[in-house]
Order: sequence, then C-alpha cells, then structure tokens
Amino acid sequence: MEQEYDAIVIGAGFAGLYMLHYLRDRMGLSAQVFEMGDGVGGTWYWNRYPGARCDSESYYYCYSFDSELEQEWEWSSKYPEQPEILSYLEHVAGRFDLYRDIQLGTRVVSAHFDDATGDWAVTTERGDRVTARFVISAVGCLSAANVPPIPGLDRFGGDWYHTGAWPHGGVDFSGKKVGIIGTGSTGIQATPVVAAEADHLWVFQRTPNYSIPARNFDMSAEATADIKARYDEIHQLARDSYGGFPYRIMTRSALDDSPEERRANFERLWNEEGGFKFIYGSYFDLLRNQEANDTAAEFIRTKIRQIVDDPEVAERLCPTDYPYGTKRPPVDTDYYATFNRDNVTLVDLRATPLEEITVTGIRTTDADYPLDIIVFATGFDAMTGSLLRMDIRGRHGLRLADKWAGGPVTYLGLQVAGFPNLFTITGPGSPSVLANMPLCIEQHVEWIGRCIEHMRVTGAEVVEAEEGAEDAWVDHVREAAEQTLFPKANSWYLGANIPGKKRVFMPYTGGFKPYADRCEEVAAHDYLGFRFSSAVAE
Ligand code: N01
Repeated sequence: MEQEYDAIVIGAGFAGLYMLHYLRDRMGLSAQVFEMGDGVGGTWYWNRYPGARCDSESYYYCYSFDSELEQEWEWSSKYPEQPEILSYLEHVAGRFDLYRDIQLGTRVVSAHFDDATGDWAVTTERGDRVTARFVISAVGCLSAANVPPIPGLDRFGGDWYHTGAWPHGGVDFSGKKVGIIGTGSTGIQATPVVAAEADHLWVFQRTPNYSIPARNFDMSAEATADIKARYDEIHQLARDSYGGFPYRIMTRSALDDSPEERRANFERLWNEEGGFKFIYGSYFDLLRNQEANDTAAEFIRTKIRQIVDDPEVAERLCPTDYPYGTKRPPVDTDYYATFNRDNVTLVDLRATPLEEITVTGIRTTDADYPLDIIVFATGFDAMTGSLLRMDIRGRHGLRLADKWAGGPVTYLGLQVAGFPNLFTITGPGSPSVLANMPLCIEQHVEWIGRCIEHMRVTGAEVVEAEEGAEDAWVDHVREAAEQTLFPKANSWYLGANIPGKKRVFMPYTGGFKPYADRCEEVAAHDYLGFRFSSAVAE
C-alpha cells in the first residue's frame, strides 16, 4: 500500500521547515518532507565553504512567525557564519518537533499528477512511492550546483570542490597551491579566507564584481535587547519595503544631490553601514536610472583603486560593462585588500581565457597554473535547475521541462498552469532572490497555507493557475524587468551563467511590498486567476 499524505514538501531548508510546521501544526494536515541532504538546513547545509556567512543581517535573516523563537534565539554577530545559521535551523527543526516528519537523505526523483484521482504520485531515489493531494516545492532557488563544462576536469590530478557541495570535514589549504574560479558572492567570501591559509591562491576572474564591505561586528547585549524590543516595528518596515529589508530607502534620486553630498552619502554607506544598505538603504533610483547608477559604480571603482596597491590589478578588478547591482551585489570582508597579499594573484580570464584543466592545474591562453586544489565558486543553475532535475509531470503527462523549454512561466511564482495542486515556494516570477529570502518564504508559505484552507472551507479539491492569468503575470514580470537596469547584466537572474539556458529574466523586479499586496488582492478576490474544482473535474 502506498502511503498517502495531504501534502509532500520537497526540501527541508528555511522554506520546507516552515511549510511543514504550517501544514501540520497550524492546519492539522498530514505532511511528509523529503530532503536530499543528510540534515536539515538546505542552502546552509550544503554551502560550508570557507568564509560562508550570511550577506543579510542576522536580526532579519531569520523567521518572524514565532515571537518566542525570536526572543529566545541569540545571534552572535551582524553576519553570522554558516555553522551558526545551520544550528539555528536545526534548533527550529527540534523546537517544533519537525524531524519526525522529515525523511533525510532522500532525493525526490519524480512527481506525476494523476488526472483520474487528482492526486500526485511521488517517487524517491530510495524507492519510496507515496501519493499526496498537494506537492509543495521548497527546493530553493540556488541549489543545483553549476560545475561548468571546462574540458579536462576529469583528468585533473589534484582535488576539486564546488562551494555548494563542500566536504563536511572541511578542506585543508595549508601549504597548497589553490585556484578559485568565480568572483560572485561566494568566491568573494571565500577568497580572503582561503588566501590566509594557502601557500598561493590564484583567483580566476571572468567578470569583475562590485563588492561592498560587510562591516561585520559582534552583537552586544544592548544591541540584541534593542532589536528584540523593536521586532514588530522591524517586521513592519521590512514588509513595507522594496526588498523586504528593514531599511529606509531614500526618497531622493542620486541626481538630486550635489557631487559632494552624494559622495558624503556613499562614504557613510560604505564606511558606517556596509552591506546591502549601500543599495537598499540608498538613493531610490540606483537600479532604475543609468546616470544615477553610474555615480554609485564610479564611487565603488574609486574605492577599489584606493584599496588595491597595484594599479593594473585594481583596474582589472573594476567592473565597467554592467550597472552596479544588476548582478546580485556581493558583500565582503577584505576582498579587495586580499589582492595586496604576496601569495594572491588575479588571473583575468577576459584577457587570457581559460582553455582547459590539465593533469596539473589550469591552462589559460597565456600560462599554465600548477594547482593542488581547484575551488569552483561558479554558482548554480538558478531558480529552475533544482525543479527541473526532478521529473515533474502535470495534467495529461505534461512535463514541466517541456512547459518551461522557453523559460519558466508561472502565475505569481506560486503555481504553473497545467500543474494542479503543485506550489513552488519562491518560484520564478516571485521577487525572492532580489529580496530578503526568509521573509519571502514566510509570505509564500502563509499564502499557500491559506489557499489550501480556503479549499477546505469551500470543498474544492484542486487548485490550478489559469493560463490567461499566467500569461499576464509572465508579461508583467518581463515588463517590470524592462523598467529596470537588471537586463543589462549577464547574470544568473537571466540564466546567462548556464551555457544553453534560455535567457529569460526570472525574478520579479516590482518589489516585495507591491508583490505581497498583489498576492493578498488575488486571495481577497476569490483567488483571482486560480481555478478551483473537484478532483476529477477534467
Ligand atoms: O555564484 P554566481 P555564487 N569560467 O553565479 C563565474 C547567493 N549567495 O555562488 O560573472 C569562469 O554569482 C562567474 O562569472 P560570470 C547569492 O544570491 C548568497 O557566487 O558569469 N568563470 C561568476 O564570477 C549569489 O548571487 C550568500 O562571468 C565562471 C561566478 O563564477 C548566489 O548565491 C553567499 C564560469 C559565479 O557567480 C550565487 O553566488 C553566497 C566559467 N565557465 C552566495 N562559470 C549569502 O550570504 C561561472 N563563472 C546569503
């Protein structure tokens, strides 16, 4: 007999843990989580590379759904390291007794909708076969590691690792010649830490990045108490914002200020605030107006030139061909200064492209670099990769991979037409990857939970996005992106990092608050754009 559940949740990271708690403990449904890793935590389970820490501030990069949890948990610093965030998620799993409904070490292979019964049949690599009324994907947006198809990797004689699948025992870099490929948020976090340990580090850079100093600090008892006393206000500020961050964006354009005022403002954000405030607590038009953006970009380039001693290296580290913030803005601790170390060399892959990996290291058009270890900080098949590596089939056997052959289409990032009762937490078409992820996850989990509750009350068994609503949302997502500078960069938001991936701007750029309002409006109008039916209606 196949086990039957009300819902299967795929993934036990931030999204899956809260979804399970919501369905089981608030709604009384039977739910089973399948998690690929041997522990909970999702992103924070896998990404154990040196220097891995959160780029969002701890006091809001956490759940807000339970005030007791919020009051009892203590963050050690502004930007906690990966082990601390993982232990927070493990604490949540224990505190809400979630482990008993999570099957670890279990990769979901397929999920097929049965037109006759209106149920989903889910199978796993371990041989589980279960059915459920709902399938809820909580697989994360950045979970499918991308190891680029560089010729020769199979014959490399040293060790190599992808940052998103880091060995649990860590990697000993001492005395080693190390190459890091990639200068995204991950490479930028890892570089200073690996450099401090390795004999020599070569950083293989294809595209320079605009990184802002983190200005990390330990949380004092007073600062923690102050935050805990103001949580309601903090959450409100975050919910009312563009990015879901509890920062006040300025109401002025960067072009409203004189050059002196602007410099003073950028200096304050760079020196005193650091991190995402440089963009989300700054002039409102940095992502919308090229001229305004140029002022921030030039300020950052000036900083790079000031920090890096060798002017030629500094110039190679300066991005010039895409606007600031249109690739996910990295946050660092001593990244640029690391290039002043004697044991660090920048290799500019634009000037001297990477040709192949050899038995002994990396070969570019210019030189052979002998290496003991290669670190791939080369990112992820973002937003769609982790969904499409499962065989998901909706009505009449429609494969999600076929439906998305031209790029992902969703209604509100929550559902795909033709895939009834399948929800995608932080799916493509939602603002999550441009915003504060835990807040976006909570908004989706609660919306999905209320939608299922609505079905219970009204007696509906199946909910499905209408094609017209999906088409209109896809158009809106595209138009919203076109009103910003985002499409000017070859980013993973566009799928540009994966050879052959259809270039479609995947996240919703309209902002967290307008998006969440839209979801509320849809729900208030009897879930406008969603069709409800009985299980065997079609
Ligand atoms: O990946 P990325 P990431 N040859 O795709 C380069 C989140 N995150 O892991 O720009 C040579 O951004 C690629 O070059 P290019 C965050 O949302 C969060 O760093 O494509 N180079 C780029 O430099 C982030 O955005 C935290 O030209 C190749 C790099 O590899 C997302 O994860 C911390 C290459 C990949 O950068 C992904 O970041 C860290 C090739 N063939 C990350 N292929 C938090 O703190 C790729 N590259 C929460």
